[in-house]
Formats: sequence, structure tokens, C-alpha cells
Amino acid sequence: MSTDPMSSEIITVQSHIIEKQRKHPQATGEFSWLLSGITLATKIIESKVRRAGLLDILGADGRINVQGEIVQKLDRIANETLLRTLGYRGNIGIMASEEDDEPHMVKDVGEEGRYIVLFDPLDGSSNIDVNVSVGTIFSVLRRKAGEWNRENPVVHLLQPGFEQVAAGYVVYGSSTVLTYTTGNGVHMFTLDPDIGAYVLCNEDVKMPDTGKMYSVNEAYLSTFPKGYRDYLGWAKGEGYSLRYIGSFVADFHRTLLRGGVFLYPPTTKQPEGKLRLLYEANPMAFIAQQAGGAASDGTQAIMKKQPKALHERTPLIIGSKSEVDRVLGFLA
Ligand code: AHM
Ligand code: MG
Repeated sequence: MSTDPMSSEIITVQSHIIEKQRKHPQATGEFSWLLSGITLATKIIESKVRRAGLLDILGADGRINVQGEIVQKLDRIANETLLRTLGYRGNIGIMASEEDDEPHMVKDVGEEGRYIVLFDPLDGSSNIDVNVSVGTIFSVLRRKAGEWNRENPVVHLLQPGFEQVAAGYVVYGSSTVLTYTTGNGVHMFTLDPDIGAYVLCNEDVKMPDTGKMYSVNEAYLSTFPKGYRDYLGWAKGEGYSLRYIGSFVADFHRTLLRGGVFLYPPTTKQPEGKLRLLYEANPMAFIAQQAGGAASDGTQAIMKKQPKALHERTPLIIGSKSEVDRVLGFLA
């Protein structure tokens, strides 16, 4: 091992974002400020997730913990943490959360506050009580020309995924990993708990183009459309493996690194699929595309879909390009 302290550089997510922004002469720095708000919020959430068992904040709302405090569910805490951290950045006009029916328009935002942040504060939160990985997913949009529509802020949010200016997720797993893209590749950072900083671990991540692994809740098989059933039958014959955690963020993270395909098809119970277009499918589709993978709803690319409602759901096929194409071949 080299003893030269200059032989390897430590790059934090903050310095990485600033460095990338420097390549854009028109950049004002406010975008870096916004992303630093998101990373700060995820560090606060991660500390709550790590201490959940100790602090007794698992389970349902309304219980009293040992200190006599009202117990809040972790997903509420994660939601409030993001709203509080981002609401004061000055450059964000609207925040929308999977947890809340209506978007949050920042009251005193001026016209300079031109960003919109959408998030799923704690994806997979039903897995928390059994100590399985959960995560935060985010998507950043820019306000289109014109002023804020304060009466009906939803109009600003219904933008197709290709309009995203950034997207990312944090998985609170055996370690805490942040992955983001601003349209210049996909970059991955691990939280070093000793210094409290996300440190670059994987720059310009590429998803393997193939991978003999599928990820789906196969218990619903009999209610999937025929094409999905045919694909899954074919994959078994080809010796594929099944991996399904039931936390989208964790299932996606594995698919990004190892390849394969994640599926949440339409089912009898959920004819539009279960996952949300704006909070889950679009940000992950942006990351997949930037890593060389693909994402589709079975008929069109996820990022081309024109959203019609804030909490719209979508069927989702996402992962290695060849595997996604294979599924689409069975659906055709
Ligand atoms: P939620 O929005 O109720 O948290 O559900 C989202 C989660 C995803 O993390 C996961 O991929 C999916 O639900 C699992 O659903 P199922 O239990 O139907 O397999
Ligand atoms: Mg979710």
C-alpha cells in the first residue's frame, strides 16, 4: 500500500457535484446548493433509520415511546426531514412527496426559485420492521417558462421524465449508498459514518448489458398479462435466478450493479402496476438510461410518458437493455 497521502484523492459528493458544474459555464451554483440539501436530508434520515430499533420509532403512528414521546412512523419522519431541509433552500419552488396528497408550494419563493423536487421519502418502508434495506428516491425538474401557478402547482409537475435535470436514490443497506445523475453518467458514493460524508466509490457506473436474473413478485404470476407469464416461463427454462427484496430501491440497486431485469407488471389488483411514475419510475429510468440500461411500461419508454396525475402509477420493466428488450419481445 502506498504511504504517499497524495496518491489517492478523496472525492465527496459535494466536491463531485461542484466539479461537474464547473464544466457548465452558465451554472450559478444554485443547483449544487439544491443537491447538497438532498444529501443532507438523506444523512438525517439515515441516522434515524440506523437508530430506529433504539429509539422505538418503528411501526404505526400514535404510540408512546419509552421517553413518553409520541412515536412517529419513520416514513413520516423521512418526509418531514426532506420538506424541512429543502423548503429553505430558496431555489426550490415546489416539493411533492409520495406521502402527501398535494404538492407543497414554497410560500415565499420568488421567480428565481426555479426547481421542483419530487421524492419518495422512504421507499420500502413496510420492510423496516424486519431490518431490510429501504431508501429515498428523488427527481428534480425545472419550472417551464412562465411564472409559478400558485393556485394549481400540479401543472408544473406533470412533465415527462426526459425533462428531469437530476435524479438519484439513497439505499440504507449494509452501508448507505447514494447514486445520482444529472445527465452526465451515473455516480455512486458510500457514506463514511466516521466523517459523515458521502465518498465517491464508483464513477460513471454502467449497468451490465445482460444478466440472467429477474426480480418480480411472482406470487401474482397468474394475474400478469400473458406476455409477462411467457417471459418468466422462458427465463426459468434458460436457468435465470430470481431475486426479490420487495424494496424497489434495493432491487433496483442490485439490478444496476449486477444486471438483469426488475418487473412490476399490471395485475388484476393493480391494473396500472403499483409503482408511481413521478416518484419511482422516472428517476430510476433516468439512472438506468444514463447507465446504459432501459425502462419501459410495456408499450413505451418510461421517460416519454406524459404524466396525467401527480400520483399516477405505471407498469415497470427496468434493467439491462437486452433483458428489457427481451421482455418487450414477449409482450409484442
Ligand atoms: P409503497 O409505495 O406502498 O411503499 O410500495 C412500494 C414498494 C416498492 O418498494 C416495492 O417494489 C413494492 O412496493 C413491492 O410490492 P409488492 O409487495 O406488491 O411486491
Ligand atoms: Mg415507494
